[in-house]
Amino acid sequence: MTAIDLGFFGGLTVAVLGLGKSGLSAARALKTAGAEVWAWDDNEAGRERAAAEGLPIVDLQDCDWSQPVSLVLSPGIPHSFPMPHPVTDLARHNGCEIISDIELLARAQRGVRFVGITGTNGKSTTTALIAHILQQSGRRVAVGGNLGIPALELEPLTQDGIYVLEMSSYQLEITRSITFDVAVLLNISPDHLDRHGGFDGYVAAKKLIFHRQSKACTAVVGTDDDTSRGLFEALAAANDQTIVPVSGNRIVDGGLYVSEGTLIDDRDGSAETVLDLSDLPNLPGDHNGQNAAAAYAVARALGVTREEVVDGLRSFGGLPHRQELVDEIDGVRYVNDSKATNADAAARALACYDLIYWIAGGRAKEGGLDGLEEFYPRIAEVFLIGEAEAAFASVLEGRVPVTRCGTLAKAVRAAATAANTTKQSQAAAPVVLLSPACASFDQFPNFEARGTAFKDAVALIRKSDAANDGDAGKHAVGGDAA
Ligand code: UMA
Repeated sequence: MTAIDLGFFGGLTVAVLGLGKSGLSAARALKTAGAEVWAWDDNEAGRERAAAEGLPIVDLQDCDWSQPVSLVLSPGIPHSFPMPHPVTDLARHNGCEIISDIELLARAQRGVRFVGITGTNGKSTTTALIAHILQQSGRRVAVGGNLGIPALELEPLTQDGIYVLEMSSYQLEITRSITFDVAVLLNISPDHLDRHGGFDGYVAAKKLIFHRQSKACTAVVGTDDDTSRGLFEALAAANDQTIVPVSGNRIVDGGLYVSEGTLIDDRDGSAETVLDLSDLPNLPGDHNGQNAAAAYAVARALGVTREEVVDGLRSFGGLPHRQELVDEIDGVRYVNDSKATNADAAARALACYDLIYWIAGGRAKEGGLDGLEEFYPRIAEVFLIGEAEAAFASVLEGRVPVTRCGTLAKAVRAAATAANTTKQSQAAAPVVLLSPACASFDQFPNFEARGTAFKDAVALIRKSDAANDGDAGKHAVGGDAA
């Protein structure tokens, strides 16, 4: 595949810190462009990976900082809070700019259009949904960023092309010259506070999605939480760009919103009915209503017709690990929502089902389970795993039935057995829901691995169910998984 052309760095020295997904792709693209790359990763395996590709390894804490013109920093590496990485201090003291791989993409790809999507939760789904709608309608699209494909592995686009980029708060802070033709802020709730010196710093980073927007640009702004609504009001008062408010659960004049399960377009004040969202099984819940409203607003701002957007919404297949329906076995649905790494994200899934066998736990975030109390009546039983088990049990015991399971495999088996035992006596359809409200790192490399482990455990239940079909005497669920 043709690479993004970074020829403007030819002959210049560029330091690259962090050689994971984004750093490695940046180092490769810079080397191809004829830059002198100084690559470094604090982890030896990262350095070895890069050296094996012929990328020059230079210890950035022990080099001549008068040489590099830029430091390309991986988004996961702190430059301010909680403590700046020493290399970022060296760069600053030597007047060297600190930039992201996405900044390089923006500088290289002039004349194309950029759509940026941020928010604490739902940004991956909305990014994928927007890209899907645009692609279905025949637009030339490249989609990536925080979603997974690093900016410099995206294909070069020509004038009619559109980059659809999921932007994390980390990436926004070091991507200062991009202007998003259409920028989306979905919602804001506390997350990554250590990296931003607190909530105000996190909000300031999120606001950068609208940085440099002018009259020709569009801001699509969620209004379902107080902080985002406040930002919408501030943008509306400043009147620098076209602003479209969106909501998943209340009427917003002049915007896109969901009312009684129907998406309404009130951008021109006509409150036109767009479609019944219950037709979209892969976008359940109020939060996905807001995601659909945002995607509709973006696509319309880019000239896609109403009919094309509706077709795209209908044919969207959803993303793995986000309320992903893994299987339905004997009337019990198994839903993988491993991406829900904080309480706010788990709340979105808990709001969608009425009889929940909930698997939660892992490495707790600040605030733990705060804000989930209103969903307790929907929870038939909770199955706890990981480091957070004891702390979560002390919050939940006495309020909902709690079983401490330790591992995910045990939790899936226990939840399946409980759901199968009680389902006949319940009016609602039972759901075994992995929506952990925690990071995965105590037991898994990442949320994807946790979600895959959930799917594997469900596959064992399916297998055991098939075996039991041939042996009516057996009722235990889940076979002999470890
Ligand atoms: N490293 C150092 N020194 C340090 C810390 C890390 O050298 O002090 C090295 C590590 O050894 C490793 C590399 O830096 O080799 C990792 O860099 P990174 O953490 O920035 O990760 P990448 O693999 O480059 O992936 C990044 C995003 N990761 C983060 O922001 C943490 C990915 O988002 C993104 O998909 C990818 O770029 C492509 O754009 C993931 C993420 O977790 C999904 N994002 C956070 C979130 O969604 O909450 C923000």
